Amino acid sequence: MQISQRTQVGIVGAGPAGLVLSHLLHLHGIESIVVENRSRQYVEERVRAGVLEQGTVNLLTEMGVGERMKAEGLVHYGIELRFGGRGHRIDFHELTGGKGITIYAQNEVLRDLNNARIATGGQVLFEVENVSIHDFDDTRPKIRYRKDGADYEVSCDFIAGCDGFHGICRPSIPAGVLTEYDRVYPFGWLGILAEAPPSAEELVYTYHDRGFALLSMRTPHISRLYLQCKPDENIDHWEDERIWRELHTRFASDGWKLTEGPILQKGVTGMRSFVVEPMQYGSLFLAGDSAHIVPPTGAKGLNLAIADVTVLARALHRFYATGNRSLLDQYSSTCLRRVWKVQRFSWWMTSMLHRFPDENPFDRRRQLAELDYVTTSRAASTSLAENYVGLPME
Ligand code: FAS
Ligand code: PHB
Repeated sequence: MQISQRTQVGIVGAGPAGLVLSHLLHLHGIESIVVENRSRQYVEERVRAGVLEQGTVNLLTEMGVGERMKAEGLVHYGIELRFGGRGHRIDFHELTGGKGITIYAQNEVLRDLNNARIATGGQVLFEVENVSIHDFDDTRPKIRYRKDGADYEVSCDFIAGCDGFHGICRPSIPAGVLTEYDRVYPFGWLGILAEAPPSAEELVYTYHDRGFALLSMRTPHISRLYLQCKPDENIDHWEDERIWRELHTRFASDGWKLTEGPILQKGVTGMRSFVVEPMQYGSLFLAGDSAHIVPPTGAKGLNLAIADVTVLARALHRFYATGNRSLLDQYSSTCLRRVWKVQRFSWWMTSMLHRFPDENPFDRRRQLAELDYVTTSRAASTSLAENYVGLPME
């Protein structure tokens, strides 16, 4: 026996893309049902992104879910690029006419969004199983899932595939429709969350002979640090002392000290650049990591996911308000213009700051020249700054 449900927009995935979309649609009076295969606790405790672009901060505030972010988020107006043991600040405020970024963990954003969805009667269904999507090549798409031993079928007008890189929506599109663009990097990031006050006021990106390292943070008491490692690094080979020793080496700079503390969480993340075109098929719209992945060096993944669903929510609002499908038909091309510019920036930051196994002495000198240029040319540092704080939404 299958239990039938009906909504306007079916959403697969309760990550940033799915939850922002669901709440934006609610604010436009459009109904949705979100199905998520993990528990709410898992999603709200998963350690991921930490940097919010100015546009993301503005959107969350306008959506009415920015109160805690405003109170607890750390506003930064620059980053440091460190190489040759010396730091060089990129002044976002000066170079972008006052824009900055906010450090506020992705899982906290999701906590705020879930609370807002529940407070407004949103249907976000966690711990569902066997999710599948059907008939999205015509106008009566369906999502099927299992929960608490019962089978459900959601009839809807549109499906938003917000289920991340390993989700089921992108693979459900018939073979031959999608073109994939993919670059897998020959390194990964070993990331730690440490109970240690951040050793710098702003983020520090370091280029070092032994590899890249990044100092970030979550609160005035919690540091988030990363170091470049092999893509298949075994985290069990990295006891805490070895991690701190390596971080001290890579961040070494006269008169500067890295503060240690208990490591609360550690893990290795692979790195790739990935895009599928188009980002839509029939009544199915892919958004966020289900359609693209960026290396985290540019701090873009979360922000790009939210940019996609901002475009989709505007298109769906136009459709339901007027019957006009033009913005829906342009969804993929509109998103891809931003996606490819963000891919370029994320690739550029990654290629400038990491050691590559196949590099030669020319590559090393070229990287150092790039860093010298970016930190001494106003034009070059403006380009980095305007991309880092977030390109204007189209
Ligand atoms: P998400 O992957 O966040 O959400 C997809 C959701 O769909 C998940 O909750 C998943 O459980 C659910 N789902 C999957 N399959 C399903 C199914 N079959 N049925 C139902 N639900 C399903 N970005 C940054 O900007 N900075 C960072 O430092 C950074 N660090 C990262 C570290 C890691 C380990 C990873 C994996 C990613 C990191 N990212 C970072 C990128 C990350 O933040 C993503 O860009 C962001 O979460 C994208 O959001 P969504 O597109 O919503 O996808
Ligand atoms: C983070 O704080 O997790 C972070 C910050 C900047 C990045 C990547 C990750 O480029």
